[in-house]
Order: sequence, then structure tokens, then C-alpha cells
Amino acid sequence: MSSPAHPIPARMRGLNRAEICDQNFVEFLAAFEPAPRQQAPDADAPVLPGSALTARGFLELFESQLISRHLDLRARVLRVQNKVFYTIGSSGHEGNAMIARLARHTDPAFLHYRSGGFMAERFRKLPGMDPVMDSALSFAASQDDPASGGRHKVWGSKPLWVLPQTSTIASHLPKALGTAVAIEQARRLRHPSPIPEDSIAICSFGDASSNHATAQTAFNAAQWIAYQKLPAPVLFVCEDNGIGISVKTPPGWIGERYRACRDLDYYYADGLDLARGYGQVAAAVEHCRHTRRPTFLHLQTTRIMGHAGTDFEIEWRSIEELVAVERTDPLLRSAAIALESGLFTPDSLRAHYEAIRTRCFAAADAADRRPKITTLAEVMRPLAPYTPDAIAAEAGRADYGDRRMAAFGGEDRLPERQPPRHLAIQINQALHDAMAKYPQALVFGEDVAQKGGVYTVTKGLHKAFGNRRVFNTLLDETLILGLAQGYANLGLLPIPEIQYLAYFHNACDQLRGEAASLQFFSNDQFRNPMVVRIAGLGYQRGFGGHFHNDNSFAALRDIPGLVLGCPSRGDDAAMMLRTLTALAVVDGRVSVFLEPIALYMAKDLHAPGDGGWLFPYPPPDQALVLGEPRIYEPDATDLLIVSYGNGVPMALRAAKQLADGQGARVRVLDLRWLLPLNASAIAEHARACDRVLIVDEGRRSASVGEGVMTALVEAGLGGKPVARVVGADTYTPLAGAAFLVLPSDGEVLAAATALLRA
Ligand SMILES: Cc1ncc(C[n+]2csc(CCOP(=O)(O)OP(=O)(O)O)c2C)c(N)n1
Ligand SMILES: [Mg+2]
Repeated sequence: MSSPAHPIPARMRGLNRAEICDQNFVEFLAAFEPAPRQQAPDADAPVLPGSALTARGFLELFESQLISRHLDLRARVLRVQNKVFYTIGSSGHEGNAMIARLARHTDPAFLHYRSGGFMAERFRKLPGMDPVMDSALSFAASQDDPASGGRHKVWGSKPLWVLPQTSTIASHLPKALGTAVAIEQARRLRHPSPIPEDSIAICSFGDASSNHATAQTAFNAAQWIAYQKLPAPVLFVCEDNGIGISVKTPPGWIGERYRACRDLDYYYADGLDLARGYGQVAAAVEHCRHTRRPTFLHLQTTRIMGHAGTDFEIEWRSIEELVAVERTDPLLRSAAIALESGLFTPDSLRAHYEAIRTRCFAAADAADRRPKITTLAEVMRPLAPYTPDAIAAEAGRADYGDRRMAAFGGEDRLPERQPPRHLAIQINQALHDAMAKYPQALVFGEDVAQKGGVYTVTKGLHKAFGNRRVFNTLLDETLILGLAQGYANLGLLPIPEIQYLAYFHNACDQLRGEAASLQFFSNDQFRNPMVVRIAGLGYQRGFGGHFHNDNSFAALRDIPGLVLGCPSRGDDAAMMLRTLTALAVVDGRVSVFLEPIALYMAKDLHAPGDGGWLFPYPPPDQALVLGEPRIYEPDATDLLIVSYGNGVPMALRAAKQLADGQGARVRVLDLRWLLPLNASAIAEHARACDRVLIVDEGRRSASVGEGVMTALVEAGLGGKPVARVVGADTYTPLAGAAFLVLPSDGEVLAAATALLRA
């Protein structure tokens, strides 16, 4: 706080704090009174006596800080001219450049949005890269932006192993931990890793963000792993500027909260002073790399120039407080080091400062002239790559006979030689096949290992493929999906299980905001392919209540780029899993396989004991085309029933009764793929039939039936008699009452009968 003895000069009371911080630097140089000058240190000597930082190191770090600062200042100026589209800056956080310097460019980094200093410094690690121009292209949303192709202002670089992050604070911590775990897993599996085996994962975030549940998930899981003496080489970097937008972090909170955490090793570093902080950061990085333990680096920073360009702090904070914060500007401290050490004079430093400003503005002007994204096709190009021929070839590739034989225990035990089986068994067999086919595939989740899952769907996998490839996780869905992203980042093929659909929802952002968006925001440079198995939907007789019978998957249906499959029978499930793993391996896609629990054990279709829902296991060279529905009675034209999951056997039962009772001929279309929805197949079959009934066990609002209805109307088929039997907009109650809220055989038959009379 300013005391009356230090009145705040008029020029420091202005609205434009960026201009004031800029001027502060210049005035600081002008006012600097040098001590009697010693000789500037040699390049390899400490920049100041006692510092772990050499003069050469300081000069480069300081330049990285200045580049970052001028990128911020330039963004503020050019935003108003519509030449730059992002003003969340790094000012006050430029000390994070030390972490980049002390780590390697092959240490995967998941960065806080205030990472301008880090990036400028990391760019030095590879020859021929230009932090100023690359950042300028990103700020300008140019199609030539090497990070995202103009889709988002993100810190990202493929060659520098900086995976672009979304704006959702803390959402990157679980995948950073996952990547750290994957580094170790790849080594144990002898999987050819794209990075050295002693790499660490770096993950930075703000002080306010550290409180988020998603951050706590990652800290807790890292501790859970280290507690068992297992490696988790992740460096969590908390950049503590004491505030989150306008909410202050209680003074001392970060230190007190994390200093004495079991199995999360705390280090403090002064991020405002390169000479002092460098050795402190070095200690944390080295500790993490050598002990392979989760490490929490508390990096002191400050926030200069507000949260973003739109944040006029002066409107909600006292001028005294603002000025006091601005006095902690780390660039003033770096300038002092530069002058005190004799590496610069005020004049030479001023010239250096201005030269970097000129360079940043020139880059911004050049970036402004580069092309922007101008078509929707270009916006969407990296969202959902799909190469059907390559997928078909990969899905049907069956050249892993020896490994298959070992997995199933010999020729006679191959699943296609067994009698027809039900869904749970066939998924289990298909998972054995996937694990045999892809040595990089991993199955993990709650209870999936020795127990084989709540419904025994993963039974035997642990025995067949061992601990390293089939394992239980801790009970945290956010973490399970974070791990999946981490494994995928290192080229493994994660097949995580979410135990129940209801429990996916608490972790939804890990798919919606993170996994499914990576290809989009990185312009398809990074991919995190995975096949997420989720057991769900209603009609269970053994285990009642909403949470084991959740029938709402609307949260998955609109995730851009996601593939959502839902089998109703075992042979389809096996073939769909082949297609999904091929989509992951070839096109890097993220998919969800929604398994209807109530059909896991279903064996009969029309009458008890008829075995009508048992099917032979398809040989390993058979797969499905993405989007292709299964059609029953393809020549029938009286009525089309469109359904999926539990609705399919219901529809088939109704079809038989209608055929037996009134001679009506009913075609049944099992969608199998709920996203993307195959609107043209729906239209084609609807056009061929006189009437359409949609049987949708999801909720009336926002379930896939709405999509089917839209497909019909948009195909000009809205004039046909169409009806929908659909779940009610309610949670599912316990016991028999559950069946009141879901479509029933009786309702399907009644609706079909009514349509046939229409
Ligand atoms: C999950 C989520 N909630 C809210 C926001 C909006 N938001 C963006 S930054 C921010 C404050 C973050 O503060 P801190 O973590 O201390 O980082 P700082 O900006 O201070 O560096 C908030 C609330 C967000 N991006 N993500
Ligand atoms: Mg903060």
C-alpha cells in the first residue's frame, strides 16, 4: 500500500494499466542509480553472486520474459484494431520461463494460460523455431497458426510437446497425471515411447484453480499412486498470483495447504526473481525427474494488467492496491538484475526492450495478413477424421493368430468355435481379441481386474494379459478418463470402463471438453484415441433404482466428433468393438460404447428358453461400417420400427406378434450407432415403409428419438404416420415402478397396432 509519504503520481492513476506498466519499465531504467560497476560476469558465471543462474541463462530467460511481455502489450493495443482476438496475458507470470529452461522440450507440458514466458523459453530448445511469429499467428486466429490452425488461442506445439489446453481451468490436471503415469507404463510394457523414459509431465495452473474438484482429483490420485510407492512423475506448478479474476486467495493458503501433504512433495520458488528462483525451480524439476514422485511447485507470481484486457481492475480495486501490485512486476526485478550485474546499461536495456517491442508488432502485422479460416468445412476438418477404407482394413485385420490362440487358450477354445452366446460373453471375447490384436491396448476402471467387472464383462482379461494391461483404478471417473487421455498421449490404446452411465456424468467434461476436443484444438496434430465402455440403460431386474438404470445419454449425443455405439446383441457388439478400436488406431477417434446392462445376460427373445438372443461369435475378420444399421425383415413395408439397445428385442417381439396376429409385415432397424446418427439410412428405410414407429428407451426430451424424428422430417417424410414410444422425463424409480417410466412390450405393440390402423 502506498503511504502518504509516497503519493501516487498522476500518470499512475490512469485507466490503461498496460500503458502504465509499460511506462513503469521505462521509468525504472531512467531512474536506476547504478552501484559502482563491477565487470559483467562471464557467460557461465553466476549472474549475481550466489545465484544458481548463469549470466547466459539470465540473458536468455530475460529475453523470453520480454518477448512474453511485449506479446501481451501488443495484444492490448491490437485488440481494439481487431488484429488480435485474445488478451488474457502472462504479465507477472513470466518467471515460468525458468521451468521451461530447466525441463526438456520432450517433457509433455499442459500449460496455464499465462505461459507466454514458458513458451518463449521452450522455443529455444529446438533450432529454427520462432516464438514471436508463432504466437502472433495464434493471437491473430490465423489459419497458419501452428498450434490450433486458428481455432483457439492456445499454447501448443507439436514439436515442443506442448499439448493445447482448453479454457476450462483445472481440466488438464488429470490428463497430465495420466501422461506421467503413461511414461512409466510405456517403459514397463516396453512400448516404444515417443519421448525419453525419464521424462516428466509438467502441468501448470493458477492458485484459484487449485481449489477445483478436477485439480483435487489429480492431486489425490497422484498421492494415491505415490503412497503405494509407484511412480508418478508429474510436476504440478501452481502459479500463485494471489487472485482468481477478482476473488483473492486467502494469504498463505497455497503454502499452508500443500506444504505438508503426504506423497505430494512441496517446493517453493520465487517466480518474481530469476536470480533467486532459478535454483529453487531446478530443485523441484530435478526432484520430480529423479525420484519419479508427484511434485508440487509453488511458484510465486503476481498479476499485472488485470485478468484479461476486458478487466478494468481500477473499477473494482483501489488504486493504492493496484500500484502496490504493479511494483512487484517481475520484469522490474529482472531489469534490476540486468543492471546490477553489469550485463546491461539503462540505455542498452531500453534499446533491447524497444527492439523486442518492434519485433512483436512486426510479427503481429505479418500475422494479420495471413489467411483466416473462412469456411465451415475448414473449421470442422480436424474434428472427426474418418478414412473408411483404412478403417475397414484395420477393423478386419486378423493377422494376430498366435496371440489370439494364446489369449483364448488354443484352437478349440476360439470363440467362433463355441456355441452361440449372449452379449456379456461376446463383449468379453471381443475384449480378449482387442487385447491380443493390440499389444498397446489397456483395460482399466473400477473393479475390472480380478473381479472382472460388476457384470463379469472383463472376466479373465487380467489373468490373460496381466497387471500391467488390465488393472483397477481408484474410484474416480474423472481420473479414469484423465488416465485414458494420458495413455493415449503416449501412443497406448486405452479401453477404460465407466461402471455405470449415471457415474459418467460427474466426469463428462473429461470427454466433452477435453478428449473429444483435442484433435479440433490442435488441428489434428495431437490425438488421444480411446474406446470408453460405459454400462448403462434401464430394464435391469437384478439391480434397481435410477443410478444403475440411468437411461439418459443426451450428454454424449452432442459431443462434437464423438462416436457413440450401442449394441443390442453379442455379435454386433464384437464387430462394433473392432470398428471402434480401428477408428482409434487409424483416425485417432474418441468413442463411447454404451452397453445395455439388461441385455448382458439376455438369451431368449420370444419365449423363455428359445435362445433367440444368442448369436455365434463373428470371426475376427468381420467388422461393421460406422453408421451401418442392422435391418430385420428388409422386405417388409407395412411398418418400420426404428430402435436401438433394449428397444430392439422389444420391437422384434412386437413385429412377430403383428405378423402372427394380423399378418402385418414389420421391418426393424437397429441403429447400433447413435452418434453420428445415420440420417440417410433412417430416411431410406422409412421411405420404403408406410409408417414409422420410433422405440426409444431414453428420455422423451433430448434422447435419440428426437434425432430420428428430425431425420424423417428433414427427409420430407413428415407426412407419414409416425409415432414415438419413449421413456418419460423422470428419474427411474425402484422396483416394478421402474417399468412405468420406460417403453414396454405392451406399449410398443399398442403403438404399432395403432399406426397400422391409421
Ligand atoms: C471450470 C471453470 N470455471 C470458471 C472459469 C472462468 N475463469 C477463468 S480464469 C478464472 C480464475 C482463475 O484464477 P487462477 O487459477 O488463480 O489463475 P490466474 O488467472 O489468477 O492466473 C476463472 C474463474 C473457467 N475458465 N473454468
Ligand atoms: Mg491466480
